[in-house]
Amino acid sequence: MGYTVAVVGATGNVGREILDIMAERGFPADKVVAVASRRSQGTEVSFGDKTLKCEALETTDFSNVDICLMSAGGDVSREWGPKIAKQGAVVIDNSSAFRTDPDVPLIVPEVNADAVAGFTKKNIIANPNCSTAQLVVALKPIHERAKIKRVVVSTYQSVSGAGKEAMDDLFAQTRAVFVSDEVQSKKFPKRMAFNVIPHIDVFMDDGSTKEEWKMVVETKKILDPKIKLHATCVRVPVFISHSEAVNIELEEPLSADEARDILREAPGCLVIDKREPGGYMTPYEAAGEDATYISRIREDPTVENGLAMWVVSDNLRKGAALNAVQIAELLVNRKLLTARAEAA
Ligand code: 11C
Repeated sequence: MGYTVAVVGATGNVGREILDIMAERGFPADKVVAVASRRSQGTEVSFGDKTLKCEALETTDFSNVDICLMSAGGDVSREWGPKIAKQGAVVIDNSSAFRTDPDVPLIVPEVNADAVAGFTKKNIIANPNCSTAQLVVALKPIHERAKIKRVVVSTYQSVSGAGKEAMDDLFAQTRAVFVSDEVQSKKFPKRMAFNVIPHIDVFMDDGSTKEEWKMVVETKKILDPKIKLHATCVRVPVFISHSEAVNIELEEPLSADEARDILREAPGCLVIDKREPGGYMTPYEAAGEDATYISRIREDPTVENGLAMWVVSDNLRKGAALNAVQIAELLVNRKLLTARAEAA
């Protein structure tokens, strides 16, 4: 007996990816309901070899839904997440709406799977920000061996993190450059084509951006509140996959060779680290893949017990859709969910 699953935000970048990944991985769903805004009602989306017609969120009946994967932005999650959860569906939410709520577990299955059991307080589980997800997958095995004290991370984030319209905007800007048209930026604060922008999400009072703040608070909640983290988040003209240059200070010494061996064995990690031209991962190659790729592992002699590495992952998959589906699989595998049809 399988489950009834609703995907809210089914026409968006992440929603479509959730449907693809559920089909690819053979998620045990008897019924999948694609849900979108009223404007997108009737829009067709693919689920494996099937086509689903989107229902409007306002008129969807969630009373028989076991799992609701939400990816329609913070405002929709804040309004609808608790309502859907109260009807009995476990909500796995991709937005930032509930991530810092102490009664909502924030889960990356390779890192803190045991914390998932806390979902029963609100029937909601939060999925982290994409830039945090890939970072903690790479940090966890290092932290277990040599205790991380401090992390400094610079991100190189693709435009798909800002949504489908942002991808279209980069495409249009790039084309405009080639045909010598005026370059207009619709979705970014400055020109994005052939440029980089050190600003993602809104500014905070201390001069950091909310994207940077998220990396700090989410890493603490998922991995260890004692870890100090400083982030600079930068948008780059790449369509899919985020890259991160990561500098780590450890409590104990750890050589680059040892770190490489630990990461080779770690769940979700794939080490590509030949010290030669092309012997590292780039975002273009990581697009469509599930792993968190780790390259350029080396000691950083400028601090005690310093280590540096380059971390790349598909932000729509491990950073969002794949992680959400893995959380759903965790609920199933740990028998934390009873299919309503089975219970009836
Ligand atoms: C970006 N990381 O690249 C963001 C997208 O809190 O879930 C995801 C925002 C979030 O713009």
